[in-house]
Amino acid sequence: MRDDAVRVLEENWTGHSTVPSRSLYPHQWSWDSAFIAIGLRHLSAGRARTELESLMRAQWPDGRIPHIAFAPSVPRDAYFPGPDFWQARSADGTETSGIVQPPIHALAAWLTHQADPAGSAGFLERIYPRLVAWHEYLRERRTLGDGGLVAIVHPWESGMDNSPAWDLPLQRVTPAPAGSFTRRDTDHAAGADRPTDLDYGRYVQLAATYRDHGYDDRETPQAFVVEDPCFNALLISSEHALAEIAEELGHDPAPHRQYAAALTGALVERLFEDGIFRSRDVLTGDLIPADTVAGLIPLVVPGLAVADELLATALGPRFRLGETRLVPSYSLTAADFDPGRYWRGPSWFNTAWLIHRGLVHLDQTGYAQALRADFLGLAESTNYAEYIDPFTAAPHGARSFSWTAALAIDLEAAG
Ligand code: 9WN
Repeated sequence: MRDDAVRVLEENWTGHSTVPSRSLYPHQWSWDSAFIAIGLRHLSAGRARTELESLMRAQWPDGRIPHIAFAPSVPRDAYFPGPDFWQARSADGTETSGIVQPPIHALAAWLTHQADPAGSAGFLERIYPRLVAWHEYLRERRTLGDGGLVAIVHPWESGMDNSPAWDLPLQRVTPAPAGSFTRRDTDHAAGADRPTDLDYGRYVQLAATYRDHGYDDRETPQAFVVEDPCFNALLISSEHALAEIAEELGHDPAPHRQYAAALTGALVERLFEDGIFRSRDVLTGDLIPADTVAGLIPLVVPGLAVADELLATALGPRFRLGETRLVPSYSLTAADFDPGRYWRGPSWFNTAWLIHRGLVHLDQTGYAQALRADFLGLAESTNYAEYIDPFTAAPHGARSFSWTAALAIDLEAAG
């Protein structure tokens, strides 16, 4: 086990959960916690269970798992938008945001259980109904287009905040006035690496509109409604995981398998174009012509009919898997590709982990092994950076970043 990776997770552990980064992200983030649990399970399955169950304390009565659970011990203005902006609480009083992140939690819960089936008595029983409620929220409140896929209503919900795929839909959003809020991210990270002030103003305005309508999905006049391939692919993976959990608990797995199959059909029918999955702007009905790493994440979907074509795209000129470091977040052939700016070119460790998982499932052992080796070497040499330049491997963003350390521990264990 890599001592430094273990140390990162120790330093970022708060006693019941792990912050993504002490400086840049000092609270609990939703999909980060799921990735972190996937690594923690190798160190302490108990700690992985605690990580996931502490996130569930932030769950709302309507089933949504908010993207941030705020830590009361952290100064209220340490991160913007903080608890005073969101003005939201879970049933147990935890201050939270009001938007969500990609639903990889059921997969993380199932992998956590598998690491220690004997020691996890009661864990699956407690977490299964919460995960079901989470998926029901997405299915009932976020199926906003005609095709059955779920939609995100804010770029932050994709986990790929500044993706070029959001540029067109964001044009409809009038930004919050520049002086009406103070960014904190640029205190900790280079401005040239982070979203622009104009985009940040749009993020703030979208979140404020949702907040001012009580986070009500039926009442809010959303200006941003998008079917994202990564979000839907992770929902499919998690529905398959829920089927496994249901079977283990003696419940009927069939509804989970049926929903997974329906989503898989819709994903291919609605979002696959030119060898890749693209996002659909639900408000215009159009596919968004930006090829991002989100469009490769469906490689994790079991039994994907177009897996071979998708793999060819990953290996081709747009992403050059095996020739670039990890997997770039944006097509190398795009005119506005930027190797340093947030989600507009650099490579992330969590997306590489997901693509590695897809390659293993496809029996693409050679590509999987090469990506694993690249991942493990870069995680260590960059001091567990948040993301890297896909050509030079220069680290960007936070260091000692939790999911980079956690997923390195997981990939190490997979060797
Ligand atoms: C907004 C915490 C999060 C990740 C996201 C990543 C970034 C936040 C930000 O950090 O988003 O949620 O302030 O940019 O894009 O994937 O979950 O690590």
